[in-house]
Amino acid sequence: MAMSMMKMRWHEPLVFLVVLCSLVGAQDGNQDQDGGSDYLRREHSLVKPYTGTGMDIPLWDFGGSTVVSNEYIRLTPDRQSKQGHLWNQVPNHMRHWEIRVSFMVHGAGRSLYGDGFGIWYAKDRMQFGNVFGNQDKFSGLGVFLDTYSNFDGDHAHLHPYISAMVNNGSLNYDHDHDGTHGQLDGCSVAFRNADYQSHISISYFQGTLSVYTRVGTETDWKSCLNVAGISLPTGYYFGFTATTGDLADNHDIVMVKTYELFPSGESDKDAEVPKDLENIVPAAAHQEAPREHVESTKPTRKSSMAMYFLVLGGILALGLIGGGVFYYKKQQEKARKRFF
Ligand SMILES: [Ca+2]
Repeated sequence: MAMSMMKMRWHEPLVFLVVLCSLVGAQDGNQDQDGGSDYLRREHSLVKPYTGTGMDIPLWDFGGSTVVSNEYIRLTPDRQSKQGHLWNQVPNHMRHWEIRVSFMVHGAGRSLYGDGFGIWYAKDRMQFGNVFGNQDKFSGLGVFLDTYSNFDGDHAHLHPYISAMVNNGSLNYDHDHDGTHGQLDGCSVAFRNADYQSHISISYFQGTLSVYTRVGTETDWKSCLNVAGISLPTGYYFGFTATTGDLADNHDIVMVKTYELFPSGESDKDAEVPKDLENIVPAAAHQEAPREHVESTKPTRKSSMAMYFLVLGGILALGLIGGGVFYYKKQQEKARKRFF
């Protein structure tokens, strides 16, 4: 969201053409609060109406439980055991970018709902898995909007909780601790069942990852996290996934707008542009060190139900035994009375 200025070399025809195309494509370019302007990249954006002539969304793939309506793209309905995804077909070639997502997470559950959704900038697309519907040990960036606390202790934060994780393909997302092991940082944001759609901005600019949110009718962006020392390559894909398990919610994507960010001439002068942006290994200088996984003892709704039936069964069995003993004694008493 910084003031953006392009560093242009007009003698290079290709650069000139790309810049011209960007300018033409930026008719509804984003005017920042601080007066700067960035360039909307339509190939990574998604606005209504989503579908073209058929049921397909141009330049995007969707699958699993995802359905497309006129008003939203619903990754999961408010039903148990659903997984849905939505992935951009076009790899990202921007070095600095911002993705703004308008979304709604809502459902009938009052105290039990989940699990949330993930916004991805990842190497692999369309892979089902247990990290909000995407594969574990992913390569890239995951930003998780987690509505259900799986932790059996007390977190220092409330849920819904937004966290970010950079992975080089070797780390597990630790669900039992809601990703707090291995996260870059996180914040609590009450976006669920908000009166109106909420917005999240994720930007990767000069090695710094920033996340801002604007919930419901709020007019100002609030900072969620700001972490320097992040390395992400180009060539990865933007995507969205969501999952429900024993608990459910509607996870709706309403709009996606992706902007290319340009450092000002001054700030970019000293920056050395890496030669091979596509081969950068995703890394974070200050990521919380992953800790050894400890299995959570927090009962899930399923195991709570199992426990309920076990106790009910026990009470019934005791009742039957008690009744049997009572009946047996009565019979013996009757038999005694007949003898005497
Ligand atoms: Ca969780």
